[in-house]
Amino acid sequence: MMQSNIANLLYLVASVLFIFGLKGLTHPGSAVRGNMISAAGMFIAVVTALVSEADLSWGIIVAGVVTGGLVGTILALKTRMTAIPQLVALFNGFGGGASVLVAGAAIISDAQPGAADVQVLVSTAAAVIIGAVTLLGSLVAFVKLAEIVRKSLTFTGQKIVNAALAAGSLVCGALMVSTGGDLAWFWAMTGLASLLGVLLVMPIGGADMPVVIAALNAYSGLAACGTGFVLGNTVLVIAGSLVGASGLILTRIMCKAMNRSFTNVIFGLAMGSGQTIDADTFYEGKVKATSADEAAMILEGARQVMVVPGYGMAVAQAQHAVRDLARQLESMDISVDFAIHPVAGRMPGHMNVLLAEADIAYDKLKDLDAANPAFAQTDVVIVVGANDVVNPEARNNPESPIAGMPILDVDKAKTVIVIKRSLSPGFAGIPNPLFIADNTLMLFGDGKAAIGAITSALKEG
Ligand code: TAP
Repeated sequence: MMQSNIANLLYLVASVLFIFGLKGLTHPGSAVRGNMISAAGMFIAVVTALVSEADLSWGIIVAGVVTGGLVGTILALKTRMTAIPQLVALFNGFGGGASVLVAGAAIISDAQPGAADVQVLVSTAAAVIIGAVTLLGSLVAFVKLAEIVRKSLTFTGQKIVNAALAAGSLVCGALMVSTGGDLAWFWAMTGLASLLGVLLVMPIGGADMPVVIAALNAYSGLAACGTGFVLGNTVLVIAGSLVGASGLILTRIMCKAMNRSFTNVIFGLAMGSGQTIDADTFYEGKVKATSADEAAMILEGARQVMVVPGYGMAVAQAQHAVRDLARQLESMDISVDFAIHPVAGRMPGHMNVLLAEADIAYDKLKDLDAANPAFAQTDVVIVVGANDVVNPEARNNPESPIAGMPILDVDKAKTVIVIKRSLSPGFAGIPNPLFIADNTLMLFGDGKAAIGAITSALKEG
């Protein structure tokens, strides 16, 4: 068995590696190295934990590693790129679930009530409440993102019920602590917190989902931090705090990107799915369709082109076709940039990952603040499978479910070519007036095929 001061020293090394790893993740150029550094830190932490503990059942540990490794490998191989967000939701939930199980096991295995000390009991209550909310909330987020359940559950007095559940689980937690670990209060606390997790995420339908995923990620870190106190494991406390803090920072960035209040999201006061408008009446007779040949002709006359990718580019796996089109245009002395909305796609950085995969230089990517002033000087905007993030309703209609969400102002460009398969709505489920704007042409088709056809037409022309 390893001496505890050596173990703590190794935990400190692991924690420093986590911090340098996170620093690396702040820029695409150093992200891979950052990931490797964090993984090395995690390796040191896990080996140290295993070597420094007495009385380990190695059989169970090996069985856990093999089973977990197998499930993880199968999931990683089978999951399509477009299904990553629900996988991330599931991972967040498993993090919360692990905290509930580990903290719960610690208190259940204490022979009789009163055996655990107050600090351990308070940490158990915190880890279990946050972990149970995270587990159940993430499972609900998973079924919603996977579109297994499409409806959002709302009922009158929902906020009061949520507040009562939160208060109830805290009271049960306090009673568990004051009775020295009475298991009846433990189970009541776990049950109420689990129900709270379900009810917090059930009403969230439309555009708020990315913020909720980021918040659940932060909660899973905070639960792990609580478990670290239960086990007296410093590296778990530090790693959990890092996940919690970075998750909260990401939640804040997402809130800003969607113009949502941080407190509303944290307490589950989300926007919901919004009202449904009849799309047929909305678009009837007002849409101007175009062809790949006509789009190519318009592009030939352009000097400045901006590509705006969205979720549809991921579905169509059109990133390589988009790169080929950009190279073709650049060979014709036409400048091409990419405007990236922070919540385009279905996960943070979704578009950046896809464009990096297609070797598109990072300095060609403009974020919301840099892109918006540029649209007025842009000759042609090509929107590939984006919808909500370019919907002017967010700017113009205070009643819209996405009202106030900052959008890419593509409608300010001279001409907008929108590539998508139909007039179907995006994630928020609402029609988009951009599709019937005077300067918009719709090119209906699969993103990859349509972009490929434009590139071919440019080469032939
Ligand atoms: P969306 O508004 O979801 O629109 C995507 C569009 O892509 C759809 O209208 C669809 O129209 C089109 N499409 C689908 N498959 C296609 C294909 N093969 N070829 C061409 N087009 C295709 O996408 P967005 O503008 O990227 O906005 C993202 C939305 O997701 C926001 O509401 C955001 O809040 C939400 N969200 C984001 C995240 C994060 S963190 N990024 C996480 C969860 C939710 P057709 O069916 O007509 O082709």
